[in-house]
Amino acid sequence: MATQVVPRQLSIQDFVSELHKFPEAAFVDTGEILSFLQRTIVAPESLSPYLNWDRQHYTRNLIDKSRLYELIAICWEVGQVSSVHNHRDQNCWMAVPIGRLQVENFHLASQDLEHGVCKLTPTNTVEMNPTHPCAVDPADPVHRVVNPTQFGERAVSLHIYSHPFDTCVVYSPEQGTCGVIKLHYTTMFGKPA
Ligand code: CSS
Ligand code: FE2
Repeated sequence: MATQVVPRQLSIQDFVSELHKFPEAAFVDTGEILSFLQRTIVAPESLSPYLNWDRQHYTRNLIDKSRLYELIAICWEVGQVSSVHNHRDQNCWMAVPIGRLQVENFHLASQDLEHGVCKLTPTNTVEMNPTHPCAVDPADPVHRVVNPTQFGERAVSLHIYSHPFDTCVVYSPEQGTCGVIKLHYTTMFGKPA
């Protein structure tokens, strides 16, 4: 019989305190942090200092950063999407305390970053919501996050990246092109970056 763990709700401050307790080894594979996210829901009202909305682009709001990881809240207006991207050999976990989102995964058949060309095929789509966090598969890490128009509501995701990074490779599956971009924060610790 499948056992169901009922998640507990923590403020974002307590969530950060819990994250700090994990040893370096917990960030190497995805299982331990994913199981923490499955047991834990961040109280939406505690996120208010980190929520910023922009009709043009999703916003990236830094909550916490250590030697091991960074924690970012991303605010998605209805219909907003990320680029198709990778995480440069770093781990990524996502939880969605507000609304719901889709992760569309891709398989990278080939990549030549020097010449900016690649071959990608879509694999599967997974829904994330307050009781369904996810970890990016380190073996097949290319994905995009979508807040589909038909979901009809804003969403907020929490991203744990290990280690912290400020670049990623973005892909155009249609054109078979790729390139490195730099990532920026909209706010840091609740203040404009
Ligand atoms: N990786 C993207 C968000 S989708 S996982 C970013 O950090 O901007
Ligand atoms: Fe991502």
